[in-house]
Amino acid sequence: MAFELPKLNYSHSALAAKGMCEETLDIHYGKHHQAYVTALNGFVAADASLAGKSLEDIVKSSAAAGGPLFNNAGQIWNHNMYWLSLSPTGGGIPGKLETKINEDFGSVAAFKEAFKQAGITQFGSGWAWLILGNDGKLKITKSPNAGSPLASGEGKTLMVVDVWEHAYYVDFRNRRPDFLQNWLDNLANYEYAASQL
Ligand code: MN3
Repeated sequence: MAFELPKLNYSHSALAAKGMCEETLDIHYGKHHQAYVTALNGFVAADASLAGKSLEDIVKSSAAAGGPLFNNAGQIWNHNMYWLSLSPTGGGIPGKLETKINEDFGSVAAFKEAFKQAGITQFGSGWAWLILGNDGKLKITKSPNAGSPLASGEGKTLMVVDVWEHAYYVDFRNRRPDFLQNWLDNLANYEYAASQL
């Protein structure tokens, strides 16, 4: 069975009032993410050893070798998580998650600053993640290109932001810090993150 784009929980125009326009979704979801899905389906069709494997299995089993199979599978998984990390009603932190953030980062402001810095300092293309570490504490990590906590085994993903230029150039041009601040304040789906705790 071929891999498919996930169905989004919102329309392509639903995030515009929060700073992510319809064109960004059209290109990012409809072109970039679709291209990774098409490429991975090509690899699966050409390699019987991949038949029936889940996306997670392919990401984990190809992570050490890297290369095009990992890059495409990883990018599909990362984007699946990214769409879940956006919401037209984003920005509000549920009490359960806020309590955990205060325990592990000291304050919501410190958490947001650390997340923003992770995204800013990811040189070139990549991702910034909120994960539940294997020690049970919240952690912020970053990864280049198609890397992820799933691939590295660092912990369970709660939320992720894409800092590839294609994620923010239509809306924020070169201003990655402003994109990240807006995501943290207005778009981040903390409800989803809390549901994964
Ligand atoms: Mn992307």
